Amino acid sequence: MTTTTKDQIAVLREQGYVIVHGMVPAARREAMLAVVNDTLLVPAGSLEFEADLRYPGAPASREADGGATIRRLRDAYARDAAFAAWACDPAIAAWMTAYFDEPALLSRAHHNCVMTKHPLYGSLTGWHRDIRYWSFGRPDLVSTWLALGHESSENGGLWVVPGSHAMTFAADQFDSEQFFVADDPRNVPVLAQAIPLTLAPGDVLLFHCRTLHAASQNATDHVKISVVNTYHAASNPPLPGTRSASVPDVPLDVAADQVQ
Ligand SMILES: O=C(O)CCC(=O)C(=O)O
Repeated sequence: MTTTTKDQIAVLREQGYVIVHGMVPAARREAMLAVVNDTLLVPAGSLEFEADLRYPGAPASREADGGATIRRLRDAYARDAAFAAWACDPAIAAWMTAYFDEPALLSRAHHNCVMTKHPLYGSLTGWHRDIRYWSFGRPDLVSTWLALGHESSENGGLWVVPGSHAMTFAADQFDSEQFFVADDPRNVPVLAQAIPLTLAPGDVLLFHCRTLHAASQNATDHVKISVVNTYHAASNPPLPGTRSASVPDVPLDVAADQVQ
């Protein structure tokens, strides 16, 4: 089992992701879940709806059955202190500083959200690298995916292709929206290596922005809820004028005794 930050970073560098088990205790998860459940009952703040993206399985419009199904509670950082505290948690700050080997920042323009995957109208997300969303000088960002409940392929948990962060693909192996074309003969052997991830409540998946990942629909009766944040090195700021630079990043504070 992976234990030290140094070991975890080595695993992430090797396979493009690493799972840190039991990082967030129950009381802290429940505080976050309470905010999410309140928001699902009485929608508030900036939200992304399944019908906006219309990935496979999503309602055809906001007016259709299930049209009000929420996919993302955006700007988790500003939504509640519990999410801001998690985003800038000293353990995360120390991890990212060690990974980048320099000061790190939270991006508020990317992820910085709670992802909810609902039964029935929660959609399937095709194979992609998250770097498709972003504009930075170097494709070296790391995201944290905190499972607030159990996650597996049954409830729409993530699948990954180990090592894909280090693979080189031709531009036309991706479609116009930067999804990896699943039936392209060059991509079939790559996706044959995909594995489903199982996360227990409080587990944190850390994954590289070039790691291929996907997720199916939620075949259970319960909403799956995950908190997702993205970080980059201070020397790799978002490119000026892009969406990545549209919201100020948050520098992470690291106490000297936490840097490993
Ligand atoms: O939960 C999912 O459907 C996958 C989400 C994802 O990979 C993304 O939004 O980048």
